[in-house]
Amino acid sequence: MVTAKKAAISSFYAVDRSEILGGGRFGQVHRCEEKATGLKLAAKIIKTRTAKEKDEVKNEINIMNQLDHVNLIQLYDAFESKNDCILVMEYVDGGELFDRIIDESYRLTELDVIQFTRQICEGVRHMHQMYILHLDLKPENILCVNRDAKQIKIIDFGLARRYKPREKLKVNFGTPEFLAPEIVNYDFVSFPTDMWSVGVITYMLLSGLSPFLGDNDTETLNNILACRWDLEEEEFQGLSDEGREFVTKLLTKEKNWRISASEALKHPWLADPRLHCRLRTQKQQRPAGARDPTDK
Ligand code: PIT
Repeated sequence: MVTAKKAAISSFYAVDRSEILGGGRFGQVHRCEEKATGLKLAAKIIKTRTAKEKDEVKNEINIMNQLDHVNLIQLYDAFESKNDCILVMEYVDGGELFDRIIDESYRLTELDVIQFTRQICEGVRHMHQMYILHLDLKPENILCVNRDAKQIKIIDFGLARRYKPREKLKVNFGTPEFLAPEIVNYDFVSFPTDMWSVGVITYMLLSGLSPFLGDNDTETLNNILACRWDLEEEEFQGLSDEGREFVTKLLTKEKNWRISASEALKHPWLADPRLHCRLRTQKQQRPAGARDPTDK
């Protein structure tokens, strides 16, 4: 159990303020080291001037304290001072999963995407078993553990909360492309809200394309509300029927019709070893999101 200490972090950890991890989209995450042990960690520094901002960080600490799973970043320690809070977390060094998608040299195969998606579903299933919603699942919140292995961890529990029946959620419309229809509609959020996001992430892993992205935010939001997406792009050529069905069962507008994390893990696309064997031995190991070089 981690509680925010009032002590100075410098008594226990050396924070490297010059090195920002993960592009710093979630505020500032720095490398740090526990002085007593030399253990490498990551420190997220959050400016908290108001009592409300402090409460939000306390919520994040409280949520992270309840989660213990290989596919969720682990909270290690926490500090609070007058103007900021610092979360000390497990250190991973593989960068964002999405930097790999756009990096053509990585050659993601359908089987790679299956392995990533299974781990995302395992992390989400654990959160949902603990009655916690993440509510901000998106590509930049999935980190790779290291450069070579295909292990991932979900980060950023800043919007996460205990599921409360009938709770509605106002969110910042900063990046509307990942919002579920019920969020756009300011309707009740629930476990399926996270599963929509898993659908968007899977779609992007398979193709490098964002399923609802329009030319502007209004267009994007309209695409989401109309549930306007397809698998017609050439990037999806060669994708298995099981993969097509999996994405379809998540990118469903009606939230009660989407499959849950446990159902997703039992879906043949993630669970059928014969399918995986077939994909492994397919003649052309064509990377997801890349053209078949033999195509015209
Ligand atoms: C790392 C390495 C890295 C980024 C992070 C951790 C960030 C984690 C994080 C966790 C949160 C959050 C924001 C960021 O709200 O490159 O080990 O709970």
